[in-house]
Amino acid sequence: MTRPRRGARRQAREILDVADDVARAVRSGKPVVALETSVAVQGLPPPHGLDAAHRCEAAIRAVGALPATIGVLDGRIVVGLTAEQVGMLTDPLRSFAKAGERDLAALCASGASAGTTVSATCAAAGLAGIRFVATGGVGGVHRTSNEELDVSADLLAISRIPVAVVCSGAKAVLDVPRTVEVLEALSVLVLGFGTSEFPNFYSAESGISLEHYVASSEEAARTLRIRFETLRQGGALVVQAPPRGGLGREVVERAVGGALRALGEARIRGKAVTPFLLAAVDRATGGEARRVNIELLEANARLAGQIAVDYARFAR
Ligand code: PSU
Ligand code: MN
Repeated sequence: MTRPRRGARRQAREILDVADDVARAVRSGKPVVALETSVAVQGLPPPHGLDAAHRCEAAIRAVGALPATIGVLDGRIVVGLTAEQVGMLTDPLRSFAKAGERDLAALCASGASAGTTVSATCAAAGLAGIRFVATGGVGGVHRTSNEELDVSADLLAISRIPVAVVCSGAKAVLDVPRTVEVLEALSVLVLGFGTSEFPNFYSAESGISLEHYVASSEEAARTLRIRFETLRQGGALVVQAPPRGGLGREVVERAVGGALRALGEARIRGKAVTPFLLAAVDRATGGEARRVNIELLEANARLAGQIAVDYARFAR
């Protein structure tokens, strides 16, 4: 299914709060970019999560698009959170759930609040008619998967929902080659932006070359229009290298190695794995990883805004 049916939209309204400006922009074909909140709530330590969320919104506005930050608040999926609501979700004195797509119904029914991962954000964006999502790096196949299978729901969600997720590839703590294979198996288009190599989140190189790449936001928009509106296919990734190439690959690999050993000792499982690994890599790099993470989040938000602007222009 590439588009919610009318009835599905009506039912969704009972638990879906789309901010007025976002609803108006979507209706009139104006550029809108959705932002996830798991990165701000679980992925970055306070106060950096809130700071990154603000920066991403500002970057999207600066290029003429409208940000729609998504989260779950008191059992309602909110598309277009206010600054106060984002502040509440990232309050260091409180702790909120990490919502994947599968969790949404249960969280809504119980009246909970949560940060939304890429999978849940894509689901909400799809219901609201938004075609662009910006994040740092998507989830994927974890390196522990030989012994213990751990695959992010992000991949399947992206494959089913017609959204373009603008990111710096998959998080470097993952098994990136396997993640790229699964993306291929799920028919997710991976479009390099200004690069023909799948980026490695904190660094530019992964050694995995891409079949498709574009040099401009117009070209990206044209490609995505064909995919979503003509072929009616599912989601795509638009990937770009972190600003100024990010960190050296060896530095990242050493930090990830240490983080994985700590993970084994801490016996962490499930949803806590990704936040644990990201925090361990930050510590091992003296905060450099976090700095690059925030920079690339902002850069991806800006690029998503630019492509959304061109996408909206092509509609006329
Ligand atoms: N990008 C970042 N930092 C993050 C994430 C993305 O720069 O913390 C979050 C996203 O919300 C993504 C999630 O969906 O990590 C993946 O978690 P998991 O591996 O548990 O599916
Ligand atoms: Mn997992």
